[in-house]
Amino acid sequence: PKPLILVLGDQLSHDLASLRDLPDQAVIALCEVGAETSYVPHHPQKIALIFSAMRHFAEELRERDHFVHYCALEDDDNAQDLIAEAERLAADYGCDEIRAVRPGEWRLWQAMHERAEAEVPWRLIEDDRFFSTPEAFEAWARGRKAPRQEHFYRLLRRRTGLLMEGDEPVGGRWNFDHDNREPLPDAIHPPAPPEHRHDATTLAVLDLVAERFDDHFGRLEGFHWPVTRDQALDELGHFLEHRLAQFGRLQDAISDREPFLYHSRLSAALNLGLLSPREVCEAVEREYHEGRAPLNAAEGFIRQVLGWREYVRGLYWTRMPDYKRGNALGARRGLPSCFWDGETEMRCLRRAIEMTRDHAYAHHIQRLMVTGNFALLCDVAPEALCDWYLAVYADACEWVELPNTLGMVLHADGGLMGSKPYCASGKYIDRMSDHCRHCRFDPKQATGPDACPFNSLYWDFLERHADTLSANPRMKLIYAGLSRMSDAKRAALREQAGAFLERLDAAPAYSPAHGQ
Ligand code: FAD
Ligand code: DLZ
Ligand code: SF4
Repeated sequence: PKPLILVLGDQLSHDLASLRDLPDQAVIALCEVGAETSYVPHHPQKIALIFSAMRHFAEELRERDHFVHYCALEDDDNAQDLIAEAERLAADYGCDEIRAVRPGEWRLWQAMHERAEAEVPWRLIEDDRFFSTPEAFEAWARGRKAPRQEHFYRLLRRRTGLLMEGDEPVGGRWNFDHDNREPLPDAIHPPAPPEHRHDATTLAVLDLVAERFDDHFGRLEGFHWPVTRDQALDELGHFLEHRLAQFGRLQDAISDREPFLYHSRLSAALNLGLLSPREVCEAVEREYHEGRAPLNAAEGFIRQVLGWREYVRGLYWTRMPDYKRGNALGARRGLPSCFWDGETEMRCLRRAIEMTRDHAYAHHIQRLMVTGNFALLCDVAPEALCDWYLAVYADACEWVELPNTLGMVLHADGGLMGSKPYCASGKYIDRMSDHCRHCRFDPKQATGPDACPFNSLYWDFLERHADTLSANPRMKLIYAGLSRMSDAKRAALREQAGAFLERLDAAPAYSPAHGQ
């Protein structure tokens, strides 16, 4: 057999299923292609990260004596499309089949399936770099009326033995979220993230991206992502040593000055395959057992990787393509232009967008409770919001982005990701952050020229969606609050929110690259 092994930009793991037991004649292909750089206007740091990591990985494969064909974006004969390029190479090298591991996006999986019977057939292989598989998730979810992350997480804790004592969770509880809700104290200064050396490969990619993608939203300067497994291991080591111990209690904090706080910054390295979720969880568990990290931090972290990351992947692969069409709240608004230009007086929103622009990163609570919450309260349409999240973060890949955006943020999947929407008023942001101190609005006011827009938007959202949401048992208390309000107050809130949304719609549309 002479297979062509197509390795995608997020499959950079030496133990990838398709790279095991390779026949001598195998040709391994990695392809930089225009179609992947432009289906959404990716942040320049994301493109640089993927290209640099791909080029380094190809070099490592060659050092291991594999035959590698690397297609650079600027190559003359590049077909600029993954399927077409793999088929061109398979023909050129006289390969008898093309092997690919399940990609990170349904559109590619579908395109590969459609070519299964082509002249050089595609053979698709399951990705076993996760704790679970779509098949196992399907079997677990079958027959459950409402699948819940918490239940799937417990199953995986039992199955892996992570933070378990026999059949019981270490510490007697599955969940320490209650201890993990502190804001950042003024006197605490999180450590700066590690700086990774830019070698000639990375410098060449940075030049290419600066030249080709300077019209995309986002700054390339300050690029600091790990692009090799060694750099990713340094990033993991730095997290374990300097940030993990505080990760738990400050997990939900939001800061006006600190983009990374005590978060791990490991999502991109995990998603690209430079680190495995198992080694990361095991390393965190070890820190707990050896007394260097408290249980609420270790459990909080493992819940994200073992629980949420696996759950969203299961949902994605078992619910697509219908999942992407979900719009349970009937949201129709286009993406507000401030998501691209940061032009808003709302300090929390502005800082989240600026940090995204500067670092291709925002931590989970910024994504969920600032930009996400704002989009939810404004009824932004799922497609518009999903395209933004897919473009602007270094870690964005549809299998993980879509359930988080469409499901968790917009509650557009009818409650698979969350049993209620994560909607919140300015009070929440004021409690969890120091943004409001720097803002021209007052989080304690709901109407009037200085009122925080989140407050009237919040009540107006609840009122607008009462038909769908008021029957939800977890929303009962909130709706009870709304019904205690006088008609006059409700009318004033409605008017305040309506005027805000009108101004939002009147703002000139901003066009990032590719006519979005
Ligand atoms: P930490 O806070 O240190 O968390 C540790 C790890 O847990 C992360 O590296 C990540 O692998 C995993 N994790 C944490 N939360 C989630 C989650 N909700 N779903 C899946 N995995 C999780 N994550 C992505 O990897 N890619 C995306 O495209 C993405 N899009 C998102 C879009 C929205 C609207 C929201 C609300 C969340 C999204 N997330 C996404 C999840 C999460 O916000 C990021 O994984 C996290 O912020 C990455 O930073 P970190 O590595 O410092 O995470
Ligand atoms: C995001 C991205 C970009 C920008 N470029 C490439 C590329 O040139 N070649 C490639 O193989 N993958 C790229 N990716 C990642 C893909 O868009 C896609 O998300 C994954 O390959 C799906 O597994
Ligand atoms: Fe955000 Fe409102 Fe606080 Fe301003 S007052 S920072 S808009 S929550």
